Amino acid sequence: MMSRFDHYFQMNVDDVIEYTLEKATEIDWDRDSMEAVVPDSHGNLNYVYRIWDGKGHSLYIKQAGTETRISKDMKPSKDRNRLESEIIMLEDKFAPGMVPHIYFFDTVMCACGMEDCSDFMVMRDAMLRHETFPRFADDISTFMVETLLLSSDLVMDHKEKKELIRKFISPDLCDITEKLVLMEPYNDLNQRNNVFVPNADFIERELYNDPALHLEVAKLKFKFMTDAQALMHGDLHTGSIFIRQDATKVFDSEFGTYAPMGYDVGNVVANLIFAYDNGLAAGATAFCDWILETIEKTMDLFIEKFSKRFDEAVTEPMAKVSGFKEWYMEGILNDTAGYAGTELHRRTVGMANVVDVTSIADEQKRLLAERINIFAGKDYIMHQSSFRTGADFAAAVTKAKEAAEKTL
Ligand code: SR1
Ligand code: MG
Repeated sequence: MMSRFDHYFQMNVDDVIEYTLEKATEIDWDRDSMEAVVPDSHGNLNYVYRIWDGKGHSLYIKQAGTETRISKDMKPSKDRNRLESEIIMLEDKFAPGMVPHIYFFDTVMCACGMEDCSDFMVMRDAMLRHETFPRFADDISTFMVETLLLSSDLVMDHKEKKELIRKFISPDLCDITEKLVLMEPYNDLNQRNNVFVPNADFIERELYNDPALHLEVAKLKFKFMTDAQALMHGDLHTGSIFIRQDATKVFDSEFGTYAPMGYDVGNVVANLIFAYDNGLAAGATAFCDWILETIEKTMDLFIEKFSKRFDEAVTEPMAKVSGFKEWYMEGILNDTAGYAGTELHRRTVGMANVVDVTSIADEQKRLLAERINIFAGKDYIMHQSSFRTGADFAAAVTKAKEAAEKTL
């Protein structure tokens, strides 16, 4: 039977009810009471709609547009919607219940039907209100350990893993990360960095004119491009996390690909620091303390759980050789520090900034926030092997704050 959804077009809110009825057949919709809206929160790339009926059924439809929302010049393959759907389905196997349920995905309309999580908050929005979540460190460390370890050669059959590398190869989205995260913050080569003008000289000196930093970032870039360690999420910031007091769910896995595990862990650390920046500017002391504790706890729990799961789950005989686990985990911690640093820098000066920092209205407070990010980022990148515990990662933030204050 012919359908108007047999050819790709970018849907709007008037199309999605009919689309949902045609595709989300798992749900017994009450057609007459169905409604659709565009939710308030959205990311930089795609279009999201929430659809519900009067009988308590609901879901999100997420569609990839031809151009990204952030820039009409960027046109990453719309296949990113398939990648996201399939990666979320796999993450659900590794870390059950920690991602939204995917009802369907459709490679023609480049759209998927996803569990309605409107009873959660997007974590970045909650961070901007300085809310705290006691379960977060435990939940996110579990998510990272399970998805990263179980998708790696440590546990997965090597041939199966290579099939997944092939399946989740993602040149366009990797290209975004390789440029926006792992190059442009250090040279503005494509002249699209967003530099806060009062900080321009500082950025010039600290990021654009530091050859020793550039060398370490170059190594991190090549590691990202060549080290197919695990199926990482690839964009694990607070805008990719739904949160409540009693639960956490990770979404938006479209940047997922095989790359170093530390890329995800470092992203979590850096994005907690952006929340700290915002709390500091608002004088929210208890919130800032919670963020520092959460960085410490997330890292300590990650290390503890990874080590325990390694012992339980590793199948590769050579990974059981004495000393290998310690060597492997040191590598993850080095990468965590390095990629926390690049995330701190790119969200401060690159093309895709974070509202945690850009919404700070007072010039001096925004300068302080940006310089904390730049100093902490440099410390992480330049001294990767010094960060072995949660306390080490958290202490870098207070150290960067003290150094930044001295520059103002
Ligand atoms: C062109 S997309 C810019 C950024 O938004 C996404 O969430 C990723 O973080 C990407 O780097
Ligand atoms: Mg995203």
